[in-house]
Amino acid sequence: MKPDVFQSPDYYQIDDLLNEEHKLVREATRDWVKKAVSPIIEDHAQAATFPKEILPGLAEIGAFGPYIPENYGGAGLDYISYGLIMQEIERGDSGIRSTASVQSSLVMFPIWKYGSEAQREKYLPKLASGALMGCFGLTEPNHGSNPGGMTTNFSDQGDHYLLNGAKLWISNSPFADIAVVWAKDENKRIHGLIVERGMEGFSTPETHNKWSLRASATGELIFDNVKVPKENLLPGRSGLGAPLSCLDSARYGIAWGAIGVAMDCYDTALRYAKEREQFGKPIGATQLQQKKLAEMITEITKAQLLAWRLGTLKNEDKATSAQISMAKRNNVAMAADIAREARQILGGMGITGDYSVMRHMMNLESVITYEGTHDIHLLITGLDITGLNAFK
Ligand code: TGC
Ligand code: FAD
Repeated sequence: MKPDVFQSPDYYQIDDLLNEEHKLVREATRDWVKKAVSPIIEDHAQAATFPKEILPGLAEIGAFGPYIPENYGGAGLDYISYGLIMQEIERGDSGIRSTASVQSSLVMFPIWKYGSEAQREKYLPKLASGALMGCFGLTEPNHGSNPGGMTTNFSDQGDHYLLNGAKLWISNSPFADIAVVWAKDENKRIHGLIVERGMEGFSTPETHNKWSLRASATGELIFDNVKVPKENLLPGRSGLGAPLSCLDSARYGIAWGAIGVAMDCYDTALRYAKEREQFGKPIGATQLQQKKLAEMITEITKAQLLAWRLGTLKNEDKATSAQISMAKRNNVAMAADIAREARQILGGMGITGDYSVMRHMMNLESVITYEGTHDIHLLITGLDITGLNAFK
């Protein structure tokens, strides 16, 4: 891969909306991505291996639990800083952002919000430092968009619970030390359970042959009569709303992360269009390529403003789930469109690993599907504005 010469666009002086801490956090993350992610990511994506060597660095920059309070090992930052960290990491690769999203929003968040004090103290500091890695099991082979239909279940055996079932498409599962698993009790009520690697009957086979998120480890979670200690149940909240509230936090991060990918594709395409000559002039001097580039920067700017406003609402604890859905859906689709256009601007070079664009383009096929598909988020907006539920 070519050296990382990324320069971030800021067409509307959005930096003026950020405070000094936001800018410091962003610069530190950007520097780390240039140093630790860009030089190795293409080889890992080509080989379909997860770069475990970057885990300590992710912890050091505060990517594991950016908004978790410092007394639990988190960075204690606000939601704009969290978003900017996700933006910069995903600028490097969506799969690396996935690992950070899962650890922060899908593992640390439920333990912080719904765990007992003993669970918080036992797990959060180790998750923040990367000493423990986690995964989140909601999706099942027959229940993806409709997690409420899940069949994974547990029964009360007196001194422990007995867990049975299977989860599919689980980021980080092949190497995770713990899994936050959502399962139904005997009354069909959904609860979160912390399942630890090594528990008898618990296995995590890896999913192979992905053309997308190749540098992220994806797998299954299989529970065959797993004895889970009673103290591993998250006591603070039950029902489908519990896992869905974790998704809100992760979807928020993705809305920012997608901007990072779009910026990288735009920056690469702009530089290429100014350097590459055909018919005796740079291709960037042609109206067709200028149209593509002008539309890209327009869409990036709109997405930045959407994410920034959503971040200010989150900081004030006023962001709704439906607002988060709109931002996730819009910004990921925006990035996917820009990646496809950028790949075309690069011509044949665009299909090679010399540039990040095709890797981003393929990664976004997962990002547009996970954490609620493009269609599901549209229907969430539809429900919010009409009051009429298309899911029932
Ligand atoms: P519904 O009846 O609407 O709601 C059930 C209960 O949940 C509440 N609720 C929410 N609470 C918090 N946050 C949200 N976003 C919520 N949405 C709904 C709701 O108020 C209700 O509460 P209560 O107290 O009345 O019981 O549920 P439904 O079964 O009709 O489904 C609604 C739907 C389709 C929107 C939901 O199921 C959905 O979002 N489906 C998409 C599934 C999804 O996003 N899966 C993601 C799996 S994890 C993942 O992809 C990780 S990728 C990781 C990475 O690598 O980054
Ligand atoms: P389905 O739900 O079967 O949907 C198939 C198609 O039907 C989609 O286009 C969908 O939009 C459409 N559709 C579904 N319902 C409706 C409807 N009511 N109206 C109109 N159209 C509809 N899950 C986890 O729990 N943890 C993870 O860590 C995790 N990581 C993932 C990593 C990767 C790489 C991928 C690809 C997925 C991951 N997922 C994870 C699962 C992800 O959340 C699901 O793939 C996603 O929610 C969609 O579910 P599905 O694949 O079963 O598709």
